[in-house]
Amino acid sequence: MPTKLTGAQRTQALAGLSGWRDVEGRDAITKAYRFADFNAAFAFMTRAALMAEKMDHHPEWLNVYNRVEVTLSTHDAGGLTELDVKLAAFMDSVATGG
Ligand code: HBI
Repeated sequence: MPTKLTGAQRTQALAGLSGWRDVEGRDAITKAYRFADFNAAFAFMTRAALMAEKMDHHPEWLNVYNRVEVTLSTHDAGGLTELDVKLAAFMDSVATGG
């Protein structure tokens, strides 16, 4: 079971990400992605979904046309863990063409 990131550990983990911010009142992080069109947004979601399934760690996300709003937290741990950081980094790499 992954353990919650706290203090310096949490700060350090988030320092490696870009554009993610804390969710008010929740131990979670969120980011809004904007793509060229729906196809690009859904292609991003498809790749992220395959990784989420492989990790057995799933995002909370909303898609409206070319926008994808993602929130990550580890429900089993009640907060942010390395799994969220890993999935966030993967999503950023996909979004930037990685
Ligand atoms: N996804 N974000 C998130 N958090 C979890 O705790 C989680 C998950 N996906 C699957 C999962 N846990 C399973 O391991 C448990 O539901 C059994």
